[in-house]
Amino acid sequence: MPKVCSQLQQERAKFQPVLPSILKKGPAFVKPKFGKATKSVADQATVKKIFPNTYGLPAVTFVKGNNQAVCKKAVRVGVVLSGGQAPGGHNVIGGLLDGLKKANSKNKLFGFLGGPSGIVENKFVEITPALMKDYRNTGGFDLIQSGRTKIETDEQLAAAKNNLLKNKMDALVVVGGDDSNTNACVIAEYLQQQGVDISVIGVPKTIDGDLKNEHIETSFGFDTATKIYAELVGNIERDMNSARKYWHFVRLMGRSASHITLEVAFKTHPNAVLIGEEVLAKKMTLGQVVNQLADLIAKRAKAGKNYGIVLVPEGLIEFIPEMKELISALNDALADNEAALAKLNLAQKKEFILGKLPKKLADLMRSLPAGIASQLMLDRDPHGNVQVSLIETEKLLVEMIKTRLAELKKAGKYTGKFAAITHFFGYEGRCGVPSTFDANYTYALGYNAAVLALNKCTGYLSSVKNLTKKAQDWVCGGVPLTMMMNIERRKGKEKPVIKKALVELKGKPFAYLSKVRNTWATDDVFVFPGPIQFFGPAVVTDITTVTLQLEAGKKVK
Ligand code: FBP
Repeated sequence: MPKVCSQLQQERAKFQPVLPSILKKGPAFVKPKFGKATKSVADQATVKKIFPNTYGLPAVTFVKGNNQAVCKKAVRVGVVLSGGQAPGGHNVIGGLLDGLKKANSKNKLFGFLGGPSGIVENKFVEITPALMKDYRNTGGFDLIQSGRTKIETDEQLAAAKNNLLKNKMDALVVVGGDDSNTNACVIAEYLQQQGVDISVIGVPKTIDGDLKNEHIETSFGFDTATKIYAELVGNIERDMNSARKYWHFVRLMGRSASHITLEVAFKTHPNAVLIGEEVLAKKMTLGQVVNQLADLIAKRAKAGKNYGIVLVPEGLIEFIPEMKELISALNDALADNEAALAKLNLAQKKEFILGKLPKKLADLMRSLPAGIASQLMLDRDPHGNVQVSLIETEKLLVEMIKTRLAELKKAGKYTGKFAAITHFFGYEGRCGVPSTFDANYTYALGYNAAVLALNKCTGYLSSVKNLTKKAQDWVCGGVPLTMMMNIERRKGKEKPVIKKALVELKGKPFAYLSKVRNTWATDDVFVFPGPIQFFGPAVVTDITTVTLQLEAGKKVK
C-alpha cells in the first residue's frame, strides 16, 4: 500500500474481480473461434487500401480449449494508457498481468510511461505483481500515467518499432478511446508491413461511451463516471429543491457524443436535457435552443417555480449547425496557417483568422462573447479534435437566456426571477474508484487482451460482451479495429478513424427519454442517486447503466 491510503482503498484492495467463466481456468483452456471476414463501417475501398494487412480480419470469439501450446513459450508484452483517464485503467493492467502470469509465470509485462510518447522515447517500467498490488481496484492512471501523443510520422513509427524490437516485445496493448485505437491499428499495420511479428491489441477505454458497436457494448469508465456525475447532479437537485431560488446549468463531459448527459439524465430526471445529436438532426440554431429553454423557464415561473436544472453535453456547440460550420472552417484555417499563427498573440490570432473565414462565419464569430470566440480558437488536440472541455457553453447559454427572458418580460410573457449557477463536471469523474461493474469489466478486458496477445491476434480490440448478465456469463473475444473505421476530415486532411458512436436517435435509450422528459420538465420528479456503493446488496452494488439496460431491451423505472 502507498504510505497514505484511505480506509476505503484498503478495503477495496481486497476485492477480487469476477472473471467470465470462459477465462476462469486460464488462457491455456481458451481457443479462438474465427468468424467471417469483416469490412469497415464505411469507405471500404479507401480503408482497405490504407490497411492492406489488417483489413477484413474475422471477428474472434473465445471458446473452450485444452492446454493451448501458445502458453508454453514465455512472452514479453508492453502496455500503454492513452488519452483521457477513465476509472478502471489499473484493473486492465491487473487483468493483463494475471492473464499473462497464469499462462506462464515467466511472461513479463512492461508499462510504457506517460502515454504513447513512452513507446517512442523508450521509457517503461516492469509491472511486477508486487508493483501492481497497490493499484488494484483504484481509479486513475497514475501507475504509468497517460498522454495524447499520436504516433504518426515515419520517425515516430520507426522509433516505436525499434524500441519494441530492442525490448524483445511480443505484443503491445493500447488502452484508449477511438483515436488511440485508430493509432493502435496504424501501428499494427505498420509492423505487419515491416515484417515485424509483434501483435497490437486495443482495449476500449473512455468515459465518453462513444466507442461502441455490436461487439463493444460500452467502453470502460462510462459506468463509474456517470455514477459520480449523477451523484453530484442529484445533490444539486436536492439543494435546488430545498432553496427553490436557482436555475442550475450543468455541462457534462463526453466530447461530441451526448451519452454521458443522457445516462446522467436517466439517473437524475432533470427539468431539461439537451442532446447534441437531436439538436443537429432538427437543425436547431443557437437561438432556437435558447428560446426553448427560456420558454421552459417562463412556464415554470408561471407555476411559481423559479428554479430548475438543465443538463448540457460539452459537445453541444459542435452540433449546432452554424457553429459546426464555423468550427470546421476554423479547423482548416488553424491547420493551414500553423506557422503564421505561432508568431501571434491571442488578439492578433483572432483578427488573422477572421480574415481567413467566409464573411458569414466571420460575422458569427464576431457575434459570440469574446471568451467563447477565443475558446473556439484554442489548439486542437494531437488527433485534430476541438477541445470542447475548454468551451464554456453553459455560460454562453445563460447569457443568451438572460437576454431572451428580458425580451419576454418586456412583452409581458414572463414575470419570474432568473438566478443562474453554472457547473462543469468532467475531471471530477475520470479518476473515481471504479464501480463494481467497471472493476470487473476492466479486469476481464485486460485478461482477455492477454489471451488475444498469446494467440498472436493483431489489429484487434479486446471485446467482452453480454454485459447486462452476470460477469460469469460475459462473452469474450476480439473485434478487428478496421471494422469500426471510416474516413473523416482531421486537421484539414481526410484520415481513417474509428467512427464515433453518437446517441442513436432511433435507439431505445433516446426513445425512452422522449417519452419521459415532458414530465421531468414540469413535475419535479428528481432522483438522488447518492454515492457509488462498493459494499452491500447486489441490487445497489452491481447495477449497470440505464443505457445498457435499455439497449438490452430491459424495462427501467
Ligand atoms: P478520451 O477518452 O477520448 O481520451 O477523452 C475523454 C475526455 O475526458 C473527454 O470527455 C474530454 O473532452 C477530454 O477527455 C478532455 O481532454 P483533456 O484530458 O486533454 O483535458
